[in-house]
Amino acid sequence: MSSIFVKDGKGPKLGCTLGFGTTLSAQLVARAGYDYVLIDMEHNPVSPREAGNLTRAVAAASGGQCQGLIRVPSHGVEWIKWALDCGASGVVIPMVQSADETEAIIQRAVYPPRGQRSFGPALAPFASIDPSDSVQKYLQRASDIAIIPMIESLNAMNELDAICSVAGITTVFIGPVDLRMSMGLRGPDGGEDSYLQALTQAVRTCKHRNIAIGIFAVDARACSKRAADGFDFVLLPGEATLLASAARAQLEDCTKA
Ligand code: 3PY
Ligand code: MG
Repeated sequence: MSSIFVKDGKGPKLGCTLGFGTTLSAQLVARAGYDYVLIDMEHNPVSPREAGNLTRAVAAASGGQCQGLIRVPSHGVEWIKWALDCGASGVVIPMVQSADETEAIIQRAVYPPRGQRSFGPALAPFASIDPSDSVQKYLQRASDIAIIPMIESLNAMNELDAICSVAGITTVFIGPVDLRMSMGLRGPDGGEDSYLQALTQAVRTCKHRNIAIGIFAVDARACSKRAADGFDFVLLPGEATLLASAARAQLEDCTKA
């Protein structure tokens, strides 16, 4: 299992989404104490250059305590290569449906002999806080990088055991919003039996295979439910949601006073 999500008895590892693409908000979030951030290129027009800048800003601001994961917009080799070559601790790939797709991702993300990743992590050492870091050291730790398929459809849930059996997969991440849509349900969370059973089964499958499993949670309430379900890591909403709710709360406080 990639060391990023190895639990330390303190509940699930907690992460925050980064969608603004600005180093200032990445630094503010990294300093808050999250275990990791998800730099989101899937649903935000964050460029590969910005994703690299954020990866370095997060490492520097947190003294290396907060890990930078990059969610790429698609399975394309160029996205995966840019994300990894800038030094991300993990790459998250949306909408993975099958073991065959997972194997293709591993081929793009892992160096030979297991995969076919091309060598050239020129910027990766700068995402480390160790001043002596180098391309050679990056090669030594490359096997600890988490390649994380997103499971976010009923079809992928049914394929989960096969996806988890692909060599090189140590971690999977459930996208509840897309998963629920594929089940005919709406919203980021809910108590429907079919949904809860799907989550229970997914956690069981991953525990059986010693695979870390994470999920997005829309708020603290959903986060504590997923912690109780046994998830290893939880991703929380990012800057837009945080800023909007803090701005509203501040206004309400001051108009009440
Ligand atoms: C989903 O819930 O579909 C997600 O992708 C969360 O990040
Ligand atoms: Mg999704």
